[in-house]
Amino acid sequence: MQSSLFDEPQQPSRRESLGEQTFVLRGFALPWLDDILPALREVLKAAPFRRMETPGGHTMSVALSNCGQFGWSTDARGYRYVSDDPLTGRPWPVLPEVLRTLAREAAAAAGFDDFIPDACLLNRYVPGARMSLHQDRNERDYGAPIVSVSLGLAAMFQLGGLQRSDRPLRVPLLHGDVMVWGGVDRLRFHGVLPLKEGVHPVMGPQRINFTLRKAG
Ligand code: MD3
Ligand code: FE
Repeated sequence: MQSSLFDEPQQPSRRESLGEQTFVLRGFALPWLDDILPALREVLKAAPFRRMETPGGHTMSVALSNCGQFGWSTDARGYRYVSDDPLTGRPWPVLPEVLRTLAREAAAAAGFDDFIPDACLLNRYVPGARMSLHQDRNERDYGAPIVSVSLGLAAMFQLGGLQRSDRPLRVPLLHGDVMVWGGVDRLRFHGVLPLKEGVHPVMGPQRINFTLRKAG
């Protein structure tokens, strides 16, 4: 059979190093999308995106949901992981197998062996939505890495240092990109600049990011 341009395998994912233990795996999630997208649809049917209140009394511009044993939540009383969805009173939907496997393989590709996530935070950005510089410090054990997957519209990610005052590096994150960080970089400040207007051919007028974590 004659081969053509159209049956070449896609570009292998490329690993970029942003810090001692921070990596972007470009396009790593693309070969998994046929399984990821239906799994996300099922999760979001049971636990829809919602905008949450911060302890400071603001409504986040990013809408959130979760799956897995623990889900990140915020309200007037503070930030924390909870076992039940505050909206429905039911446990968060189970972590789909494909997300567990993707997280494990991405973590291994970044040098973190045997990563077993128990929490997955889903973030939805519409144009204008942003996430200001913060640290992820509600997890019990900082020894485990975090794996994040970006889908849809491109975002400008800000990677700071261990002090809030460290000037952040700007990194574009595109559909299918996976970030992995841990170890000495686990508590780096980070954020996302306001999402630009646009329509993604697969995901529509939004960006969805999900982060796989070991919270408990
Ligand atoms: C590198 N989410 O949910 S994920 C969050 O795109 C969050 O929605 C962002 O920050 C988003 O808490 C960014 C990529 C990320 C997250 C944390 C990091 C990269 C990081 C911490 C240290 C280094
Ligand atoms: Fe974060």
